[in-house]
Amino acid sequence: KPQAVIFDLDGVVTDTAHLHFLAWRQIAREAGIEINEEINEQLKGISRMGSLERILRCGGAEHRFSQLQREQMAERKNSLYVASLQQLTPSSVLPGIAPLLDELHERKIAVGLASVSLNAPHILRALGISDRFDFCADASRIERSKPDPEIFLAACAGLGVDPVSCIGIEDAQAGIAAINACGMLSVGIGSRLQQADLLLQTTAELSWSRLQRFWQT
Ligand code: B16
Ligand code: MG
Repeated sequence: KPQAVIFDLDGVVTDTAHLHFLAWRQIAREAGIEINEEINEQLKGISRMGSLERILRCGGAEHRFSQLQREQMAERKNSLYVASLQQLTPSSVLPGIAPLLDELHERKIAVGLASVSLNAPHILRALGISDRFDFCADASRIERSKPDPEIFLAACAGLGVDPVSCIGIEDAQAGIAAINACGMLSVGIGSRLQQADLLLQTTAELSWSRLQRFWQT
């Protein structure tokens, strides 16, 4: 059996990806840029500043704002995003996740979090599942966001497990690349992902028995 299962947060544990999108859409609009769900797909797993840079680039506005203005935009996005997090409750945990966390706990399989979001600890508390995670990699100590494997390697190190003995679960293409790059087995959630070792349509299909079957094949 695997030694650990390491989860991405946004889009796997809860649907904050949509809340990120709404906040970025407003910031982009104020800069005269329209973003759609397709661009949002490319922002998943990318740091706050990295996301802003992509948005500005796609609007052809990468030279229009000073460093200070960019920092202010990123800060404002975060305020909007944090305000929207108030809607999160334990019922915002995506289908299949809470029972899977219970099963992993019962079987003494370590559980880690690999989110580059600086808001991750707050989100887990709001969802009421902080105690289900044995180790959460600290996004503030990460230098490179996904697709770099750094955050997943930090989660493995914190759990004291070898990446090749772990499963990583992700909904973003950058996240699947990060998991594969550290030698973990990757589980992708969603239909558009490439290179996932196991691809499931939704988190509702996740269960210990599904992961165990996957691990053994
Ligand atoms: P914050 P993940 C990522 O989280 C999000 O997917 C990405 O959209 C966001 O920009 C990033 O966290 C930083 O989040 O602004 O809250 O620090 O997918 O790694 O769980
Ligand atoms: Mg995600």
